[in-house]
Amino acid sequence: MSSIASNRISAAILFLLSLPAARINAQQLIPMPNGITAVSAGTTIQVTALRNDILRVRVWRGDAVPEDASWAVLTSARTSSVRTVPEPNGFATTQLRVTLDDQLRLKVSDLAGNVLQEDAAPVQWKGSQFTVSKTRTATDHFYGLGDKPGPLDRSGEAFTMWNTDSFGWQSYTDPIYKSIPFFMEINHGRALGLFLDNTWRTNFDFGRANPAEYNFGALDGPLDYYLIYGPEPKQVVTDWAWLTGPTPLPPLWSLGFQQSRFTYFPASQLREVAERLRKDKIPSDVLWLDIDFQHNNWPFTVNEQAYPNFSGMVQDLGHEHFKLVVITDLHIASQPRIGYAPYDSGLAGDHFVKNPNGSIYVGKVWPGPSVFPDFTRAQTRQWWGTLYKTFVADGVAGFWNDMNEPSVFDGSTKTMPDDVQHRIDEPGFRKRTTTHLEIHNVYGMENSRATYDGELALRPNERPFVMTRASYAGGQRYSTTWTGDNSSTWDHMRASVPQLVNLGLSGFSLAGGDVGGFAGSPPPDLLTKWIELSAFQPIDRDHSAKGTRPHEVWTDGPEQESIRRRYIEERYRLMPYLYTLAEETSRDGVPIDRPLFLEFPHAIENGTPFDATTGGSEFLFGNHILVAPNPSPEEVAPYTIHLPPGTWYDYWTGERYTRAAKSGGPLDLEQRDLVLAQKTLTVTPTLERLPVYVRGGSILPVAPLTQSTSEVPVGPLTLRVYPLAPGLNTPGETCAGEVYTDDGHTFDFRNGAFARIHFTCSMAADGSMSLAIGKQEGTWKPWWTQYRVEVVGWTPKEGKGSIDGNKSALTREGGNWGITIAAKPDGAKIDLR
Ligand code: NBV
Repeated sequence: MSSIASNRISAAILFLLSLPAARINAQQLIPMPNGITAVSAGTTIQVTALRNDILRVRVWRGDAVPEDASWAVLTSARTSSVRTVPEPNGFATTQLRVTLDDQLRLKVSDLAGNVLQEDAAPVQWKGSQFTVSKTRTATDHFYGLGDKPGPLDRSGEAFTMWNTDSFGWQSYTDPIYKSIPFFMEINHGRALGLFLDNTWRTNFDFGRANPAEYNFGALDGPLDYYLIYGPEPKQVVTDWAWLTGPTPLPPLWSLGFQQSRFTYFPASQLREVAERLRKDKIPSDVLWLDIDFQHNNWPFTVNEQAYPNFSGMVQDLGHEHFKLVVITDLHIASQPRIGYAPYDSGLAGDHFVKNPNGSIYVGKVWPGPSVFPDFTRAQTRQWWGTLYKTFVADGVAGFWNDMNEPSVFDGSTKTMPDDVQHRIDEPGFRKRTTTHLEIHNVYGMENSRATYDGELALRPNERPFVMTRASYAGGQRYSTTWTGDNSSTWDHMRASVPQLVNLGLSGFSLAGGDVGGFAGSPPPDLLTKWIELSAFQPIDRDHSAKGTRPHEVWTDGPEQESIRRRYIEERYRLMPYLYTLAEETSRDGVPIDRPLFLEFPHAIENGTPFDATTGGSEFLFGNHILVAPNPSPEEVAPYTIHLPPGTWYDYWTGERYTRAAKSGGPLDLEQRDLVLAQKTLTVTPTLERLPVYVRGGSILPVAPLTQSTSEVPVGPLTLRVYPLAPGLNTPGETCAGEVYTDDGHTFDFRNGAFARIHFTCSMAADGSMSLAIGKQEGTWKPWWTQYRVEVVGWTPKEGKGSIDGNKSALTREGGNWGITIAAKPDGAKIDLR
């Protein structure tokens, strides 16, 4: 909801104004135009409404009012406010009611009286450490928290936020690389997000220690959290993007298939991989260079012996439609006075972090003794950005920020000592020196921010591409991410689904795992299944560790390769759909890979989101496609697929699974979903098949196959229509879809150089189908000049069609009836009967 709309004070709120005065001692309770401040026993709590559905809660003791600054929350959001209406012991917005008791326990309800959240106890303090506890019931479910491994639902688990290099992590490993202290609680379909904006070591317990409570706390730093009300989970996700910013529209090529290894060495090996990808017709866009391409592992250098004529190599790859991404770790080799510019210029600019005694902190990483930029200083980030100049001039397309937890080899903590000094010098923050304890969890994010901004400064009209390993809440503004050093096991492949879904809910819509697993060597079938799955994951990058069996697509022979190829090809055919999803997420933060509850919030049994039924193994690839991998992928036994409410089509065969609504009168949405949520399918797993379904009512934009995203597809854009099943066509419900396209790499779309086209269709009682191609928004001329409209699982009664009233023949292609029409910016009306 816009804050303009939310500013409106409804009649109900005006009525509330007439209620009796506060019951808490008046001196303790200070109403504010946008919330309330209350004081009790030296503790102050301030609850303010940024919007009618977003609250901020700050608590402090004595006069120690915490600094009002944030690395995560956008200033525009943090300084927003709406007028609230004072109430006894609290206030109301047009959506929420807030009350505080005499111990300053906070309760938040919706206006219908449903309690959304309630403190189980007053805030507990131990020195500067605090814990906030909330009541928990058996029907509370928790999602988010970034890349934490383990089940999709965080209920019953406990976690720590402390960015950690976790080579070989397992499902029980915690913490790992990222700290995203944001989660969503869902109870009976009502979702409430919570973000603890504290960069110190924080901890979360979702009922593990005490099933009647969940709690969160920090070692130090501000007690500053945000509550984000849905009630729909999707609303919470879009509000999270409002608060911390969505991930920007990525370059189209980054959605293509990517091939990496630690390390393609020397250059001839990289060229061979490129050649083989093209020779074997494996559609692909990106190649990656890992640390060995550098001279002695020194960031921003090239090993000239192994990679002679680096820029020539980048150009040659470009001619073959490959983009190159190179690693640029943040540790700068401590190599004074030998002409290593990153060290010399960093020293001259005073850009490195220091020990308490003022000397530069030196830690051992890949280059040996290394120094570390102080990314909390705007001028240091700016300097870091300039280091990319030569690579950018060479035509390197994107950059990889690894090891930025930061990972340090010497010392007991595997990172910088706690007392390393950071000199915060950042707009919005007080200029001050602080210890690594405060900065650790944002260090990686600020590294990726410096890289992003640097790329932008060097190529102002090219969308930057950065991939970071460590990050914090809001890091999606600067970078994509991957799940670090996973392993080549069936379980790691399975676990990539909940991990990427939770990352998506936490803001990182653009994320992937090392396909095939980083540590270890995947058996052939595992690699094949993994390549099938990752075709439906936002970032699709095959990567492997040194010393492992190579796992490029062609390893294991032609049979395996052809299955793998088929899935990568399908990703490329679906590229118009995937790119449309990426554009959607860049506006509203709704992730590409989604839990089922995001689209089916009312499909609930016993207060539990539908995903509990699937154990989190199924996920949605955008709003139209359901992917249902084997929850026990190493097993060959048949397994059950739970289809969410509605009609579903087998993506591969077009077979339709329809269910009848319960007889009797019309059902309301919630009831209908419940009734319909019964459909299960039993499938026998096979190597070559990943079960994928399309939701009835979808129109998918599908492109002719290309070998990379820089190739212009030849042929029409297919609009594949999946009608709602007859009998479920309730009035007003039609099928719909859209496509977004632009030049794929610049920011010209901001000036209107894009094309967005909506499609709708409906099926009449006589079995005929009408489809409307909407008027194009934007000025970009798409690559297609024709549409092929095809209707899945539908046979015409008369075999006749018309386009804008003019008769046109129906034809059958690939089993589906349809019509081919010229694409015009004004759109068209099509009738098929
Ligand atoms: O740069 C080498 C690797 C990289 O391939 C991997 O993806 C990172 O997660 N890096 C870790 C450092 C060494 C890992 C053993």
